[in-house]
Amino acid sequence: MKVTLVYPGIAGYGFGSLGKGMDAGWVSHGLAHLSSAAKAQGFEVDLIDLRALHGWDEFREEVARRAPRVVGITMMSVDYNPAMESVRLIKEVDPRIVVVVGGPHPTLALDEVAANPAIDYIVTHEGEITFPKLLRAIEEGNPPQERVLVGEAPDLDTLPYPDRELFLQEWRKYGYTLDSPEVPFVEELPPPFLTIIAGRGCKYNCNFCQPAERKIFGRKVRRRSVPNIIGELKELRERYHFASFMFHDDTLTEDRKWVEEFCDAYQAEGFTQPFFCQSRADIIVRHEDLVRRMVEAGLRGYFIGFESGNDRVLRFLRKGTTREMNLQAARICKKYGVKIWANYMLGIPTETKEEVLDTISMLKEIDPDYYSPAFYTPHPGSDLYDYCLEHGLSLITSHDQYRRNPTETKIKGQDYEFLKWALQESQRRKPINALKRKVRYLWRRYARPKKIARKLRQMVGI
Ligand code: B12
Repeated sequence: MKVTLVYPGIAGYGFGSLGKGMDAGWVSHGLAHLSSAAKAQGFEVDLIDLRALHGWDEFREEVARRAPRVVGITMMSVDYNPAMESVRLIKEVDPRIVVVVGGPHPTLALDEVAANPAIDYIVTHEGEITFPKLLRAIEEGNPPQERVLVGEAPDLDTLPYPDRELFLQEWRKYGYTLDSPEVPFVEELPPPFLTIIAGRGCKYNCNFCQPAERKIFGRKVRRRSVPNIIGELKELRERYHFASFMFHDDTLTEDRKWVEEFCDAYQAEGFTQPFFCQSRADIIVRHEDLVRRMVEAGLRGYFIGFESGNDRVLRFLRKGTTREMNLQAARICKKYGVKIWANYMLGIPTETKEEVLDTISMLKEIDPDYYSPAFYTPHPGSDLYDYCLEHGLSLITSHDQYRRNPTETKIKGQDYEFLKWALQESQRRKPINALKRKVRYLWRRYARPKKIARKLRQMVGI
């Protein structure tokens, strides 16, 4: 039976955006896992990636050309509009096509999704077991009566590896030439680059995210075993000769034992490729030796959610860290040469201008390698989203705005003119740090004292 999966991630950059940055150049591990689970059961699976198309007419043509029996659409909250338009057009092409939706938004905002009568089935939670079961039932002419199916959580080690070729084959058809399976995003991670995910769930309780993750993946974090991940990396090495990669896990470093075992196995198997992963300031401070161990194995950078430079705001966010921890974590990263990708938010509910200034001063101390600022955005499924609704704060009028990008107003009670200034100021380095970086850059680039001296003379105009 023919099944088409749809990736609707065009809310940010629109049609024809494939390959333009991380949002438009990475595979969806959710769909890749569903594809390999369905193929393992003998189903024929292909993909329509809206990022590769040039408009809705092309989508309509693709659906008609492929003539699938079932279409499965994934959706985060931000994908709601393109996902719903896809549903409408699929039914317009052929009302007999069975439309199934799943992913974070249907799990977290079920009623809203269920209100669309054109959707035949909604699979909440995880899909690798339930989706193929549903496909089989449809194939056998015995489709379930109930419209909402609660997905069973699989034992991750029993799953086939995610089907990356689902995406890569499709992308190639659109002329996306791949010197890298996925789009690299920092110079420390050279192409061929790819992303991988070792586990599901997060044990922390930050109110701008939770309980969304617990609702989708359950209370307990489940992580693939180290041999399972190493097995996938070996396959990826053979197939794509990857030169670097990044872990998507929310907090890979929360399980120290797992990370140590991974580092040992990674080196023992002869891997030297650099990687990035997410961590937290408190973990870095409490486990400095783990940072050192990870660096020996290939760690080049951490994504760290510093979020705020003010302790009251950090407590309000239930972040479980302090400003001092943030600063200390940055010092430790610098000591071991770990690049810092700094995630932080401006315009958090209840945040005052003075508190925003604390975030700015913290960033000047941290002097991160990469700035990743957000205007706080209420995401459905999180406690802080509910808080914004209860207090009448949300200014979001379309699902397209569920992006944390600092380009538009998000909540009431914040002065966005001030925040725009804060956004710039937070990314302005102290002159001494800017100079150090320039010198380091020139040293790397020209690496010859005479050449550097000439460049410096040019810069200062002598
Ligand atoms: C990697 C990641 C990204 C990557 C890549 C996304 C991609 N191409 O898939 C990048 C960095 C680009 C990204 C961007 C964003 N992300 Co993001 N991301 C993640 C992260 C960390 C991992 C996703 C993942 O691979 N999970 C593992 C897979 C296996 O799970 P899954 O995708 O949910 O799929 C399973 C089920 O949901 C279900 N399922 C999914 N789809 C379908 C479809 C059908 C038919 C069925 C039956 C089942 C099903 O089955 C799958 C297998 O079990 C998650 C958090 C997390 N741990 O999941 C956040 C998360 C999904 N992201 C989130 C957000 C908010 C964003 C952004 C809006 C942030 C921003 N920049 O503003 C953007 C939006 C991008 C866009 N579409 O325009 C939120 C979504 C919350 C919500 N209410 O929608 C999450 C949950 C993080 C959080 N807790 O806040 N993200």
